[in-house]
Amino acid sequence: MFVVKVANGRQLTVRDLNDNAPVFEKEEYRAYVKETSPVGEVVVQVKAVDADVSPAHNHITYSIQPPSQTFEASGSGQILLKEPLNYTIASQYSFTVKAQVKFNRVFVH
Ligand SMILES: [Ca+2]
Repeated sequence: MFVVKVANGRQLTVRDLNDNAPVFEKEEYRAYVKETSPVGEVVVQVKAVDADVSPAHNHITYSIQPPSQTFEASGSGQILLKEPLNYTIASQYSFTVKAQVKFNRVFVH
C-alpha cells in the first residue's frame, strides 16, 4: 500500500508500509510426478504475490514446512525433487509451502 499524508503543515510520506502479507495465487496445488523423475526435476511451480510495491516489502521467499527430505522450494517458487521417489514407500505427499517476505522495514521520510 502506498500512503501519502500531510500532517501539521509538514509533509509526511510513508513509503510502502510493509502491511501486506504474501498471498498464494491458488489455495491448493496438485501435481503428479513419476517415480522415475530425476532429482532436481520441477514438480510444481507455486506463486504468491505481495501487494506492497517496494522490493524490500514484496520480495518473497518460499520454504517447505516442515522441511522435507524429498522436496525443496527454490527462490522462485519451484518445488523440486530432492531425492529419488519410491512408489512402494509413499504414493502421495502433501506439504505446506510458506511464502514470506524477509525484510520488515518501514521507511518514513
Ligand atoms: Ca509485504
